[in-house]
Amino acid sequence: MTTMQETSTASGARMTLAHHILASQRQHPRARGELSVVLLQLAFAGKIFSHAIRRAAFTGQLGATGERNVQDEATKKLDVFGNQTIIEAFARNELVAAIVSEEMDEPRQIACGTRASYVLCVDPLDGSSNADVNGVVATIFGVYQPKREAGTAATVQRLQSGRDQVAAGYIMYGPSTVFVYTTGSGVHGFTLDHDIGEFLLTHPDIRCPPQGPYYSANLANVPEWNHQTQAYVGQLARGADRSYSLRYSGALVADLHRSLIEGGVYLYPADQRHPDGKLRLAYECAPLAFVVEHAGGAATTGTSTVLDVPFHSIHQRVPFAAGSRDDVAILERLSRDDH
Ligand code: AFP
Repeated sequence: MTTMQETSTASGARMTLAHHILASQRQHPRARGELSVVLLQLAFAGKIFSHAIRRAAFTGQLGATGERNVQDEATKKLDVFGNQTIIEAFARNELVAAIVSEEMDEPRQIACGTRASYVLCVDPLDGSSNADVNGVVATIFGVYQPKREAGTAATVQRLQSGRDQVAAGYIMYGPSTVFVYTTGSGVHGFTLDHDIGEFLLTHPDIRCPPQGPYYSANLANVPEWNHQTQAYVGQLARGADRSYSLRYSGALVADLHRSLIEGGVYLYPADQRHPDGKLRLAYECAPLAFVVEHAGGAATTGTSTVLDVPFHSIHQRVPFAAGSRDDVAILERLSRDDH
């Protein structure tokens, strides 16, 4: 029998992502396999994107388009390519009813998805300021199954919170391309073997250490933070028992991935320019909170668990801190004590 912890098959070959997803599906005998295909389509889009990023300097795909997105941020050519790649992966099948993306003002309804159970929320190119300097970028995804009437399609209007997710993860384009996902039974990481074009299981059952030793935040914003957050980061930097080390790449996924594997906390709190925080709930914070929680870590706004924040708009922002359970708890305690 195949267990989810195995990294290789009887022949000694590593387990593919497809094999792993299907083994996971078999644990739910009533599953119809649609969620599995959604995940495989995301992996397919990730391979296309990985290829495009590696070749971007030759194909004229670096740099900005000259346009600005709904967040009033300069759009990169790779932002547009990533968004198109995701849409093309889902436009001609019945897998999802709608796609919410950082790159689109409004949700994209999928014409074939009139009976689909899922809404896909995606940040196609997280960390886009890294794209032109050969830094790490990522795709973040949350697959939501909002409540609906029998026989009807899922709708974006019915999304209530991050708890509506049935799967979430990210594809990180760094020195290697890594696909991390959870459907609620463990968090698993796969590395793309470019020679054979397959994601292979390399990080089974990722568990986030309960504490440190890293913290990641844009310290240029410290003067604009509230005093609890200032105190928190001061405490991390000059702790009584030990000091944490700072790591900040400008790409949320890259920094959080480090904390997920090695321990620590990523935070982007509210500041004067971003009174509600900078990061977006539906397609950045909630999917990553879903991953981190299923790896034994935690994610908070400071005053609420990220997965419990009610949705009121698709591009809504929240203050965000995520990573090791004990490190996140200290920030929550400091924030609570001040209320
Ligand atoms: P972009 O995708 O627009 O580059 O934003 C990246 C991001 O959402 C997150 O990945 C980073 O951690 C954070 O913003 C960086 O923001 P600062 O440049 O303000 O530190």
